[in-house]
Amino acid sequence: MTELPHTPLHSTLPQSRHLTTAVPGPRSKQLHAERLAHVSDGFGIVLPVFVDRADGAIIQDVDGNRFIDFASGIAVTSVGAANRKVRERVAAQLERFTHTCFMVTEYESFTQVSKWLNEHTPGDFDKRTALFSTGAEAVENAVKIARSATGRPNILVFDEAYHGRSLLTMAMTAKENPYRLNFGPLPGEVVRAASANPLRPSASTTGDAMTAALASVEETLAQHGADTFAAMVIEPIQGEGGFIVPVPGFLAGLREIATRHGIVLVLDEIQTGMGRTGALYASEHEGIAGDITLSAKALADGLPLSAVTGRTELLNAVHVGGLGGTYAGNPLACEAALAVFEELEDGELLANARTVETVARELLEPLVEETAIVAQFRGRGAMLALEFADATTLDPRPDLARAISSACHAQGVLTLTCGTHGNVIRLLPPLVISEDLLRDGLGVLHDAILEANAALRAPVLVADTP
Ligand code: PLZ
Repeated sequence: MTELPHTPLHSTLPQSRHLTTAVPGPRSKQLHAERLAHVSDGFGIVLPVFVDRADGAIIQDVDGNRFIDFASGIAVTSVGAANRKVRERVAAQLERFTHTCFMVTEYESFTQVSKWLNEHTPGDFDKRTALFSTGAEAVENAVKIARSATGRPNILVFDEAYHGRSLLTMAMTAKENPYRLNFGPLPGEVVRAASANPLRPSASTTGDAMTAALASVEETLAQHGADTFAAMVIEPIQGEGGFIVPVPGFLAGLREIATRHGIVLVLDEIQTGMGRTGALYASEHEGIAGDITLSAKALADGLPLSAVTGRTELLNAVHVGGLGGTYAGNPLACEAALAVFEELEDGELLANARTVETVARELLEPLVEETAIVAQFRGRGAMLALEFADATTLDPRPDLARAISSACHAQGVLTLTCGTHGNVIRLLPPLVISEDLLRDGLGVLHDAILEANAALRAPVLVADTP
């Protein structure tokens, strides 16, 4: 039997950038108009094109345009959006059953996913895992577990943090607009400390940045009473906040502070985990382990699955029946996760993430010196970003980030922005991207930056004064 090019198990999507229409094309425009008639305006949109197919590092829209994917659906489709192993496992599971609810009757894949996460998350101690569906749910459950285990109410979070859009995680998230605006009152018992942003140290820090940042954390804890804190929750690299890699030693310092005060250290690796930074978990780069580590996003290649993994004495401190959810650890999503684990097992995709960094650094880092608008190139592995700011004042330039990102979109490269000031362009290509495609996409971004820089420096023509 010959297979059709579009059969679900054999993707033939060419891995190249190709534009057939202006972006967005006519069919996408039509579908977008229809969307506006039916879908809540509460959802924003980065690039209003409608997707027909996606695989590897290519997204093909309904007008036949092929985009290089530097977004991966926000760090989700790391092994490709139509990965063969994922499709095969999920298809086989679809034939068996789609759902039982793990609290009603059991299935083995839930256990196998938990076992793998217990073995592969950082921390040389006995662990248990609880599975859920979304990242926000994982964060909320980590808080429930930490409160239940410690009997304490408060949660410490940080400037620039992002932990989700549910009521509690929205309160834990730092940025007001769009995440918190008009949605209050917010749940209490969430306390925020200064983060350790190397480019923009908090105003109060003087001297050595790491020592100052840790002293400020101690101060915040002391104000509320360190023994009132159940957990401190932090992303090893702050994602939505701007791909901020903290000052070296800061996370190890937090590890020490948490241990000293009996506070549960929760590492939110929802965006950084599953190989994104060139290690399975970003905390490995810092040589630390959370008492609890959170996984989601790339865990199941787009099927909704999240995980809370941590010390057995914490995960088992909750009363029986205290954790759960109708869809928690859905069997289709668990099968997808098992396929993702197979893809990650030989380390090739982790090596590829590190190659992404090498290639991007070589091409983009010189722009910090060569232009007056790129303040920093930063990140790890395939989680990289450029911050746009005035070279002398460091004033954020969200207008430039937006304009350069739009220029990339118009040329078939899907970039995302982020950051407290919206002045950061981030790169999150699937880990399966080829070097050729990566270089093509980065070249478009590079040239768009040079053009924006040149436009800025072009002499302003003023009329002769008499
Ligand atoms: N923790 C570190 O990055 C999700 C947000 C997209 P959910 N980040 C993408 C948007 O604008 O809604 C995220 C994260 C970190 C938690 C979450 C939340 O994960 O699966 O979106 O709930």
